[in-house]
Amino acid sequence: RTVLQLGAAAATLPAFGARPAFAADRRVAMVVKNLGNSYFDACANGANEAAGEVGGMEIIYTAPTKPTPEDQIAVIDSLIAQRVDGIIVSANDANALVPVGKKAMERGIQMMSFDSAIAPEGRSVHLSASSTPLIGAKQVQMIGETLGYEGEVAILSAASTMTNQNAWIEAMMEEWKDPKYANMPHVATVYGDDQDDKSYREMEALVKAHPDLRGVISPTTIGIRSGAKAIMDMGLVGQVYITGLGLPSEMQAAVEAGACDSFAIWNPVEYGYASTMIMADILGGAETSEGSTLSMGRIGETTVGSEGEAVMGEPFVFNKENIAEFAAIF
Ligand code: RAM
Repeated sequence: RTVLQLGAAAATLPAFGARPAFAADRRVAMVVKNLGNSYFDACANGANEAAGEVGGMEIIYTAPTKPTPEDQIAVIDSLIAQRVDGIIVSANDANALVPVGKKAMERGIQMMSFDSAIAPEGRSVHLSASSTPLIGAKQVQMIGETLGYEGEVAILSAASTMTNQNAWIEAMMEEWKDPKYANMPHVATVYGDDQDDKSYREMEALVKAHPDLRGVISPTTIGIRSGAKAIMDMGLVGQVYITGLGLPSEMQAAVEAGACDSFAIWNPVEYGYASTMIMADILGGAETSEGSTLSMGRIGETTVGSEGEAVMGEPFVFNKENIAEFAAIF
C-alpha cells in the first residue's frame, strides 16, 4: 500500500524538510497543463502545504484554460515578466517549451518540470511521479488481468504532444511485446486532449470503429473518467472495460458499476508537495547535477539521474476493496 507507506514513512523519518524559512517571500509558480483538472488541484494543495512548511514561500497556481503549448508559453512569459523566483511546470509539449524555459533561466528564475517534462535544455530538474517503464507496464498488466489476456484493446490518451502520456504509451508498447498478450492486440490510439467532451466522443468513436473492442487504457485522469462515463452511458458495462490512471474520487462510481476493474495513480497531493520541496531546495542553493541528492521534505530524498530526471516513488492500484477509503482523499 504505497500511499499508506509514504504516510507511515513520513512519521518515522527525521525532518528532511526542516530548512530555515526564506527571509524574504519567494514566489514560486506551479504552471499545470490546464485549469479544471482536479488532479492538478490536488498537486497545488500539496504545493501549498510544502510552502507553508518551508516558510517565506508563496505558491502561484496557474495554467491556461486549454492544454496547449502556445497558451502555456504565454502564461510562463507573464510569470517571467513578474519576476517570480521559480517555476514548476507540467508541460503540454516537451520541445515547444524549451525556448521559454531557457529565457526564464537566463533571467535567474529556477525552472523545473514535474508530471510532464520539458526537454532537458529548458529546465534543470524533472521530477517523475514514478518510473516510466513501471507506469506503462502496469496499465497493460491491469487490462490483461481484467480481460484474461483476450480481446482488442485501445488507448485513449491526452494530447498527442504531452511528454508524460507519450512516454507511458511507449512503455506500454514494450510490455505489450510479451507473448502473454498475443490474443490481446492493441488496435488503436486516440487522443481526447485532456478535455472531457473530446475524450467522451473519442471513446464513443472507438466502440463504433472496433465492434470487438473489449478494453481501453487511458493514461490520463480526464480520459479515464470521461471514457468510463461513455461506457456506462452506452450500456457497455461488462462488455468494455477501462483502466489507466485515475483519481479515486472520480472513479468510484465506475469501479462500483463495473466499468473499471482496477486503475492506478500516485498521490497527487504528495507529488505537488515533493515537487515544491525540491524547488525550495534548489532556491536554497542545492546542486542539480547528476548524482545530486534533493530533499522532498517528509517524503524523503531523491537522486538526480541522467538528463536531470528524478523519481518520487511507486504508483498504487485501486479496486473495489480500497476505493472508498481513498476517494475521500484525492
Ligand atoms: C491527467 C494529466 C496529468 C497526468 C494524469 C495522470 O490529469 O494528463 O498530466 O499525470 O492525468
